[in-house]
Amino acid sequence: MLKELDEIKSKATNELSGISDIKALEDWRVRYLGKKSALTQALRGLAALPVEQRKGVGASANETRAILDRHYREKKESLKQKAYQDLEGMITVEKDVTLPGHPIPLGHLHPTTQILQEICATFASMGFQVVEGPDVEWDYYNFEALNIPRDHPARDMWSTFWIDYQNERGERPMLLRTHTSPMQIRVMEKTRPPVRVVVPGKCYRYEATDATHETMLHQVEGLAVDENITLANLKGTLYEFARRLFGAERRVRFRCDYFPFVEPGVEMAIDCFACGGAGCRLCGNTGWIEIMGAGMVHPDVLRRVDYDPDVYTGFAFGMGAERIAMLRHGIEDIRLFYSNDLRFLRQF
Ligand code: 2NL
Repeated sequence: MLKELDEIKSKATNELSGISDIKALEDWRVRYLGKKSALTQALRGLAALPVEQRKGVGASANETRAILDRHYREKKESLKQKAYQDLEGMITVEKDVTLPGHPIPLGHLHPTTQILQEICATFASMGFQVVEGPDVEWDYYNFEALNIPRDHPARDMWSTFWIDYQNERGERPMLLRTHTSPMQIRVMEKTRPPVRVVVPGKCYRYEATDATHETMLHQVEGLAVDENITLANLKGTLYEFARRLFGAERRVRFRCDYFPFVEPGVEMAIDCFACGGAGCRLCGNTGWIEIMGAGMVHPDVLRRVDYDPDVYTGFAFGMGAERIAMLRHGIEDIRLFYSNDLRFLRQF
């Protein structure tokens, strides 16, 4: 019996050393340590042995079992380690650094932002500073300071969003600015000439939207105040601007217009770059496209900010940024700018 146990031990140990996968190891366990294994049978059969053999055989069988059990657990652990290593090896192999990465979707600047930057950069290169002001303004800066007193018919030119806030006299003196001129008043109040600023920003109008009107739009206004500033400076500066934005071959046309804060006031048009002046849909068959309003700053506006109009004169201008972008790209509906349709926005 003891000899048999020895044989079992060496046979089992031998076989175990040849095993290299978990499945084979499990088969081995069933064969040598399972219920039907020779070893288990031997232990069960102990009772049938004569008493003097029982002790020796029992001890030897238990010892064999313990040894095989330990071998089994060691083998299992080493197979497990090996499996992990193999797995790591596979992962390393699959790390192919030449594969293309996952593309990160990149956004870009909104067409309005792009045109604002381009307009401002053009004036900046001609010596203008770029400044921004608040969207919510006082009636004083938006209207009064610009020669548009309360109850003046000129107020009808701007459909206005008033802020609910009431002062102690029951007035509602705050509004969403209808142009960016209030910031130019603020600049003049705070600084002495020479002044050269452009003010980009959002403006608001209380009106029904259609293809050419939005309740919110962007303006760029500009202002130059100094000694000896004349209408010739206005024309030269805006002509240069038009050529830089719309092409060096552009011609410009100035005609009289009215704005309460300038005298005289003008509108500037460029010759139609789509048809070369022959007349087309873009220019409404006139050959000319109006791109902005301008004028010489009204002496009363200068006086209000304590500039002496006998010493200083200035020119000012204002344009709608969306309109400029629409002309540039041939966009036919201003509402496209702010309806967040990526099919539209991705084109710019
Ligand atoms: C337009 C016309 C204009 C101005 C804006 C201005 C500002 C000050 C004083 C005088 Cl502080 N004028 N701005 C002048 C003429 C025209 O804008 O059609 N904008 C879209």
